[in-house]
Amino acid sequence: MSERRDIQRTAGTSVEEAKPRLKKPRLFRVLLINDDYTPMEFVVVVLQRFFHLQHEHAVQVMLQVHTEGSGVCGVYTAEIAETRVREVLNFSRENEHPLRCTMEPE
Ligand code: TYC
Repeated sequence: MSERRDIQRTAGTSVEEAKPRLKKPRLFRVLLINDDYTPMEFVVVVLQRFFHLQHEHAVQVMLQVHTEGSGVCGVYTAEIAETRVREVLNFSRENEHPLRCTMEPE
């Protein structure tokens, strides 16, 4: 259906363009947090598997988390960010690693 479906066309009223109604969605950064126990190679696998990073990029992000304490895996809408965080935490628990993953507004 066209955007003009809700425009009043009664004689005597002016005809206005319909305003775009879609607001930009809020975006969230998904972060990994450093710890002393999770193996580096496991973190690289997480970044490749859940954030689709190439191996070299995954190593860079993992090293940033390792040296600076945290690092950004990706930026997503709320629902997708929540899903990524849940997937990472489940996968880490399944493998008995204490890896932490969280999200924050952009
Ligand atoms: N610091 C961990 C180690 O030395 C590696 C690591 C990197 C852990 C990133 C968590 O989010 C993390 N094995």
